Amino acid sequence: MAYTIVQKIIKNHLVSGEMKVGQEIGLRIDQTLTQDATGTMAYLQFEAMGTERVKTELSVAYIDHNTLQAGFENADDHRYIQTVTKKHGIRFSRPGNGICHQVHLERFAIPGKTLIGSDSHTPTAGGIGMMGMGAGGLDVAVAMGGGTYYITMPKIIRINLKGRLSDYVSAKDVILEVLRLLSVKGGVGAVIEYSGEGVKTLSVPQRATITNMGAELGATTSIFPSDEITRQFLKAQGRECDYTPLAPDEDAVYDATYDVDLSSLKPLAACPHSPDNVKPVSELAGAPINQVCIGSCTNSSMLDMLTVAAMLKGKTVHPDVSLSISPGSKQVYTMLAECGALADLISAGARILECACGPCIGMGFSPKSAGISLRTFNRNFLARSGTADAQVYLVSPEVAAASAIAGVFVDPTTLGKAPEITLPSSFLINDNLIELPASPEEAEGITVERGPNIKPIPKGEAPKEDLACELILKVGDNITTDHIMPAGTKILPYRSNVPKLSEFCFTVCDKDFPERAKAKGGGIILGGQNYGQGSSREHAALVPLYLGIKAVIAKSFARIHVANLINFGIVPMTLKCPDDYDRISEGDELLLEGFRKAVAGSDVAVLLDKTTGESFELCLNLTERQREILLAGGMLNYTKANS
Ligand code: MIC
Ligand code: SF4
Repeated sequence: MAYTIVQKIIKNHLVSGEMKVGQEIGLRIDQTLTQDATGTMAYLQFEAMGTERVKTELSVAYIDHNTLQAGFENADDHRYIQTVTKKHGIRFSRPGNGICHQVHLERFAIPGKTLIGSDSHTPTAGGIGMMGMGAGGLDVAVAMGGGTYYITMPKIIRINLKGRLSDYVSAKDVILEVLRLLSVKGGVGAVIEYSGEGVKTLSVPQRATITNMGAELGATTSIFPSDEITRQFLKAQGRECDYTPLAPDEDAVYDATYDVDLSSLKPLAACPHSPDNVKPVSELAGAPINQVCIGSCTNSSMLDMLTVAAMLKGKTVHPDVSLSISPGSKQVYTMLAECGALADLISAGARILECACGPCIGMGFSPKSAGISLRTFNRNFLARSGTADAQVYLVSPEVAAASAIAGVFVDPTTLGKAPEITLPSSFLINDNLIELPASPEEAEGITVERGPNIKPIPKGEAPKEDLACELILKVGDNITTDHIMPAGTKILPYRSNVPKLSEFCFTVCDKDFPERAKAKGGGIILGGQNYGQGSSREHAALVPLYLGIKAVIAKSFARIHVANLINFGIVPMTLKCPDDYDRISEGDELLLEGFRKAVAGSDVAVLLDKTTGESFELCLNLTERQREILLAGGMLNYTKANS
């Protein structure tokens, strides 16, 4: 039997299930990562499970999201994570050490191993041949305790890369092209494997830019082979011993193959408000811009920063443009300082930020009203930047730098020869900001510090016999977790305080939703295609749970979000006939007779719309395990009952 790269990794980590597309499989997880905006919940849940010490090969907690400390909340959460990780055997990457995915790629990712992270961009590690997957904090907590991680056996989509990138065309343009081809739903239920001659022309950081944004395709993960270039990268990071070659078998079978010719790619931009709304930059050229932000886990590597520095050297940022630059890690930041490139960025007028997520998650640097912002990030969802009417375009570092100087969109391929950048043969290695956990003996004496911002986690309830409630909210296609549970400076500090967070739930779509949900004691939500795309934040399930949401009906769901709904006891159901969506209205009184029985063992349920008198069929596409979790009122209850 011939296997693809991911099939090989799955085979080596299979704990339960059969490797048949569409079936649930259980995987052994070698490594986990968390970040601070999802980490407090993950560790609270880990503590609730009562495991003393993590059972993974490696678990790391990063502080990179909530780094703007405008009040005590974020600092308290950081301290909680620092003490809880020290006690339970987890490494702690201090604030200032960098963005989780960038640091993990540099220091910990290993080809052929499995990684789950409480962040949807964990597939960044696929750039080095690791199977990285985004997951809810609760699933990460279970994996830290040695538990199995469940996914649906994915289809394998092969992207066959040919040729070589031209001057000023970059890895970002490759993934934008794939997004244009496949759309934000195109990767759902699938893994994207890159192959072909073109792979050899891409460095590990370039590969990681591509796998990072596979999250925007909805893919379970994206992966590159592990080859000589991978070995060189690991060697440069002083970790050649972590290298193993990894390639698909020659006669491996793929569910679909797409060709992308690197040589014919042009600079691209994802236009507002979706990463798949892709146009050639040449069509936008000359349009004025207000802001440029360079960084994020997608484009903050040494290669990206050196490219930008070379383009800005000796120039001045246009007076109508505000330019922010956030290097991805302490390693990148220090090396930029040491080689002088940082001085080129500063003297051109770039506003240098700390190495953290920053503007990507709306932590500062919100654009002006209706501002046009060019960002090298991965998401341009409505209002994510912190300015409701801002227009965010996702572009490569090359387009970003050229446009920042000109004050208008620039297609950099019109600039002639690109600067030649060579990556150093060895990187600066200093893990002094990674704290090691206490030994089991010392751990007993460690007190976990909990600030007043940390409030109890709401508990799920077992489904009642019948479910009678109102359709409290109806939303359209591609609803993101940024719609459900927005982020930004004002909201993120409450990630450990669900009651406070609930005041912001769905306010991007409907500012009265939290009040209405509270007044009515909850209800059912109706969504369109790809409901819950984007982030892994389990708050997008926890907060609706707190507001009394019992079920979500949609045309289809995004992978991580549907797992989060089940983990917190909210029943996900799909419309058997998607057109029924148009026949159900917000405010309708709904009845699901025999709701509990359907959750327990039926693939269909009948929904009666009492307002119109019409009935609709709903599908409950659940595995036995998921039914048991829902019947227990969520994963925490289920785990307790089964331990
Ligand atoms: C994001 O990019 O949306 C985030 C913020 O990193 C999230 C995690 C979160 O909401 O805390 C993600 O991608 O999972
Ligand atoms: Fe941080 Fe942005 Fe990456 Fe999310 S996408 S991990 S917010 S840099």
